[in-house]
Amino acid sequence: MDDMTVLYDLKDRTAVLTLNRPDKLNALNKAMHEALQTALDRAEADGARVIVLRGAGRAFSAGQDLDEALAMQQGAPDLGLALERHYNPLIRRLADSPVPTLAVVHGVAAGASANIALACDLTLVAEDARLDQAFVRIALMPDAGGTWAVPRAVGRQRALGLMLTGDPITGREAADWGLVWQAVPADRLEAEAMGLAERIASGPADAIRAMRRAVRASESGTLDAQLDLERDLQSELGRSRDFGEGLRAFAEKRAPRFG
Ligand code: T3D
Repeated sequence: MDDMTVLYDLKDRTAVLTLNRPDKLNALNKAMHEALQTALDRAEADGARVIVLRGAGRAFSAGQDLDEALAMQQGAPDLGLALERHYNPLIRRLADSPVPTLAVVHGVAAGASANIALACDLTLVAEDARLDQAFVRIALMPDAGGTWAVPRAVGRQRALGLMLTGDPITGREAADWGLVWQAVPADRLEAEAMGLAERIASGPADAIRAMRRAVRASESGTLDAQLDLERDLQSELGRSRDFGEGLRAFAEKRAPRFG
């Protein structure tokens, strides 16, 4: 396994995972998928409080490595199997991750990589980044959860507009449409990302886990089920050390120090 295809760095409680094939715009090949899973394992084992996913060089990532796809084309490829082996486990893992995830997008995020960025809990983009549902240009349909996440975020018309034309949108447009958390000037992206990561990492971990679980559940649940889930999770949080600290900090007019 080429373990340099994903770089791993733990700073305080923030794990930074960098897709690292800059000469190929960080296109995702088999080695990179495996390295990404290993890096996610490592971040969890290291007790990271937030995982940042970014790209080296001038792009976040250009999606599936099309050279690898072309080589596979020589045999009898089943793209469904490729999704089942690599992309679907990754998207499911991001959805269920015990650690919050932050995608940081500069340059281009194309194809499956755009949808991986959107599968993270938060997606922070450079204003001039390009989010590109590139699939139609090679006669495929969006995958990596794009047909699920994009219409939920922006509605059917805009989702199908992006998918049917393959026209990229800028980070600024993506933020205006509600597809991503925020767009910031490219020269501030790194600093904003690390500041946001630090805020999440120093937040109340159990409450953050509960929020993420409840919001994910809302995507397939009813109001009744959601109210029950809020009751159960809040019941647990009300007994937590962090809640006591939050109340004391309020009374003492100081910033809370969560565990
Ligand atoms: O097969 C399966 O497993 C099914 C799953 C599919 C999931 C998918 O993600 S499908 C969508 C795949 N991605 C694309 O179709 C995007 C392909 N890339 C582009 O359209 C363009 O590169 C971009 C619009 C993203 C950026 O354009 P530009 O002009 O800024 O850069 P460039 O010159 O095209 O690319 C720079 C280099 O990266 C170049 O290599 P070279 O010529 O300098 O050696 C280019 O070939 C390489 N590159 C870019 N994207 C890919 C890639 N190499 C392999 N795979 C890529 N996806």
